[in-house]
Parts: sequence; structure tokens; C-alpha cells
Amino acid sequence: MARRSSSSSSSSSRWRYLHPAYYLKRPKRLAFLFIVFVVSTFAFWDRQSLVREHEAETSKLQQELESLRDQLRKAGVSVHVEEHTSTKNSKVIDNGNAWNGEMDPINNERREKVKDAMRHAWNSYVEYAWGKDELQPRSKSGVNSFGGLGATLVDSLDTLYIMDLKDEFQKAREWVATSLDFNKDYVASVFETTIRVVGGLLSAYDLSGDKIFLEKAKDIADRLLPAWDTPTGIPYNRINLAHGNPHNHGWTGGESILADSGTEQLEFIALSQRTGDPKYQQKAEKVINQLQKTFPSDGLLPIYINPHSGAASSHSTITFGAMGDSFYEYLLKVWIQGNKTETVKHYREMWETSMEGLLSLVRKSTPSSFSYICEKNGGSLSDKMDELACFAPGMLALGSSGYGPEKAEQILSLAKELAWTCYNFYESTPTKLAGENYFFYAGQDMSVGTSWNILRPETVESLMYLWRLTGNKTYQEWGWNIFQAFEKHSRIDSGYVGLKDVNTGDKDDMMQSFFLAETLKYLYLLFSPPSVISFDEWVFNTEAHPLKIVARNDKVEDVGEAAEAKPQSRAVIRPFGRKQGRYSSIDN
Ligand code: DMJ
Repeated sequence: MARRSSSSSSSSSRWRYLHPAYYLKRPKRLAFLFIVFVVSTFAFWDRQSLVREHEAETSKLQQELESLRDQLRKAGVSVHVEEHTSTKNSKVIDNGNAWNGEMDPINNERREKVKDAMRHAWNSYVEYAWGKDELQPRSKSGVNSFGGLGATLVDSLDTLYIMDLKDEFQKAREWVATSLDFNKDYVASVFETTIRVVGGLLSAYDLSGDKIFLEKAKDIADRLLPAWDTPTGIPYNRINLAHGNPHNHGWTGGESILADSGTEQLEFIALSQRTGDPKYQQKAEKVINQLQKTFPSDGLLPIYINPHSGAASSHSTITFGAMGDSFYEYLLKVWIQGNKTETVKHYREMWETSMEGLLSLVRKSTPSSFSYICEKNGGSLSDKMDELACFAPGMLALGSSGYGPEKAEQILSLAKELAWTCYNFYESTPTKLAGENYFFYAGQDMSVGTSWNILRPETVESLMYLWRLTGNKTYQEWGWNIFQAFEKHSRIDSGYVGLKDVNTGDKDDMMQSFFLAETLKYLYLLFSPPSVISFDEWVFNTEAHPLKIVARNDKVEDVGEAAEAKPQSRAVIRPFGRKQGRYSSIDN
């Protein structure tokens, strides 16, 4: 009992510490308790803010790391190192595709092989055709097929830059600065000069930020501009670079060609954006406004248009191949270049209308079910498809995401089917290189028509788009097979040649400038991460020259022609200087 009463008294004495009266009677203890409370609250708060500061610092470092990784990828540098330093998020999402952040060793090896091909093509041009338009590899000489504008050199600038061929790029840049002269008494194609020269120079400017390229682009564009001075604004397709005097080819009966007249919008809009001078954009966009007035319900325009009346010649061919192709391509791409805003909505609407027209031209062959795009002459379809029309799968894939889900699926499926057909244009010949065009006589499987191959890019272009947009590596395999066929049949000691006949492998004597501008660039990108020249930031002109997408400045139209050129602030990748590969905003 005694023990129980002692324990009960000690427990009641323990509870007395919780009673406020206890402390009121003992102020020293109350003060002590207060101090303990204040000190521990401060210690806790201090630790929490340290954690917060640490988290903020970590997140800032993470952001910097992400930005550096992005810059490395944009500069085309392998990103092995970055992934080792990253502790989480080893997946990088690019354009909706999961890219595992590691360069696949096979892709790495393949893109090095493509880079080696570019080096070989370029070195051969330097050695035998420096400053000339194109190299004739078997004759080991140069030829001025574009009036002596250094077409191959200008067409190659951005490919050299993207492949990080620094010395080669610098040497080409010096030639542009010191020797590129447009004051030539030469009747040039407005279309070819725009897509290769204006496009090539603008792309080199966007990539490097070097103003010499912009100055030269402006010079040549100013010489082309009088071609648009027609009653409708639809341009003449030829002009003398020194004296003007625009006109059309005799063999078109004085008509303008659809592709030649509607494939300058990307370049001329970009030029207005970069110079602040609206006149280029105004001329090029007026063409589309004019064509929109009489745009047919199926969106399919014949290849000849009268520059005086604006009337399309109803007896001429409708095609997604030669002379029609890139008109449709630019409807979509101007919409992308214009950030898909309300101002450029009519481009997208016209493109969608034309894609309904394209669907009406698609047939399937027997027995292999190859989808192909027919041509149309008058009211009747012809079972013929140019290799040139093989840009269409890439264009369809690129435009598919602008539709609602069901239509997007239909358009993407068609893109995949057409890409399979185009790949088989290559696979079906003894050399595994495609002919210039194919017939599907009475709906039967393909047979080669014109059997030359001039190193064209359209199929590998589409494979690059489809690989990026679907993530399906099969397209890389197909591209690799095509590249190997070029290596086997077209590579010679002094460059790359086309084939006179894909059945026999007989060689021609021309290294087309688009082989370096397009074919090799698209192959290189096919084996590179999708963030190298990403579709979110760049749009490729029809000669594969990437143009940076910037804010569309439609106020430009209110500015008088005499207004001082004032380029807008824009992002560029600096080339090889102190801020290598770094995006920076430039105000000129
Ligand atoms: C290039 O000049 C361009 O791709 C153009 O749009 C079509 N022809 C050649 C390549 O084949």
C-alpha cells in the first residue's frame, strides 16, 4: 500500500509541470522555457529556408543544364556527356517523340558516314569547280548552270554549318564576302535562284548571324523583284540579273509555271522579316491572294497560269510532280512559318482544300497495293508519278497534326503508304536507285519510265519527316539503304554523279547542287536527334534550307518602301566564335 501511495504521489507531482500555475509561481523557469521555444523555432525556420534555397539553386542549375543540353543538340554535338551528368529525366521529349537522350551508336556511325560523304562531295567541288555553279565530276571541271552564282557553294553553306564542318564553312563564307557577284548579264530562273541562292543565304544568316549573308540575299532578291511587276502580281519566271527585262519561257506559250510562281513566299517573307522592308513579302503574298480569288473547289491548279489575267490554263496538267509540287508545299509551310496564326489561316485552308484534291488523285496498284498519286490531264487521270512527288509523304505527315484526330490519322496513314511506294521506286531497280518517274499502267504495279537518277532528295526528305513525326526507325533503315546505293553507284573519286540509267548503272557527269543542299542534309538529319534543327523552331524551304520561325510582323505592310531597313530582334545560333552554339538575341 505504502508503495502504491508513493507512486501515485510521484505521478501527480509529474503532471504539476503541465499546470500553468506552477510556472506563474516560478518566473525564472517560465523565462527559461520561453527562451528554449524561441531558439528551437529559429533553428527550425533556418533549416527550412536552407532547404528552400538549396531547392531553388538545384532547380536553377537544372534549368541551365537543360538549356546547355539543348544548345549542344542544336549545334549538332553528341549529347553523351550530358546524360551522364543528369540524375533524372533520362528521356528527352522532342516534337512528341521520345528520344532516349543517348545517341544510338548505329545512328552515330551512320551520320558520320553521311558527313564523310558531304566532305567528299565538298572537297571535290573545292578542288575541281571552286566558285562555279556545279561540278562535273568525271570531267573534273566546273560548269555555270545558274549564271555563275556559286550555286553549289551557296547551296552547301547551311549543310556545312549543321554538320559542324567549320573550316569548310569559313572558306565558303570568305568566297561569298569577296567573290559572289550578282551583277551578271544572265537570264536566271526566278524560282531556282530564289530557292537555292536567296534560301541558302538566308539560312546561312539565320544559323550564323553573319550579316554578309543577309546583305547578299537582299542584293539578289532586289534583282529578281521586277519579275513580279505584272497586272496580276503572278511573276514572270525569268529575268536578266543585270538588266531586268522579265519574261516567260517561249515553250510555255507565255504562261507562268505554277511551282515557279508560288514557291518564293517562305524566302521573301523571311527576307522582309529580317530586313524590316515589306516589299519582298508583299510581292510574294500577292501571288497567293490572286490565286485564292479563283481557287478551284478541289484545290488543284494546272501547271500553267496566265500572269496577265490570272487564269489557269484548263488544258494543262495537274500534278504533284514537276512544275506543280512546291506550290502545295509552300501553302503549308507559310502557315507554319507564320506561327499558324489567324493572319496565315488562308494558307492552311487552301492547303487543306488541295489535300482533298490530292486524295482524289490517289489510286492503289495491283497486285501489291502501292498507293500512288496520279496526274490529271483535262478530265482524265494518268497513272504516272514523278519521283519529285515523293516530297508529298513528308508534307502530309508535317501537316497532319493540324487536323482533328480522325482526319490526322487518315492523312498520316496516306503519308506512310506513299512513303512505302517511294521507297520501292528505289528498291525495285537493279541499282536500288529510283528513276525520274514511274508508270502504273492500268493500275498495275510500278514500272520505271524515265530511267535516270540525278541524286534527287524527295524520298529521303519524306523519310526524315516520317521518322521524326512517328518515331518509327524503319524509315531510318530505308534511308540507310538508299544512302548505301548512292555510295555504291554514284560515288567516284572526284565527287558524286547521277546515273543515266538506274537499270544499267551508267553514270552521268553532274553533281547537282541539291545533292549537297538537300539529299545529304536530310540523310544527316535522319540519323540525328530530332532537336537538331527542330520542327518547332525551323521550317525548311523546298531546297532544304532551314529558315528560323520568328514572330510574324504584319505591321511591316504599313511601313513605306523608303523606310530604313531595321531587322527585328531574332534568335540565331552563333557559329564558331566565343559563344559557340549559343542562342542570343541580336538587335541590328
Ligand atoms: C530541288 O531544287 C528542289 O527540291 C525543288 O523543289 C525540286 N527539284 C529539286 C530537287 O529534286
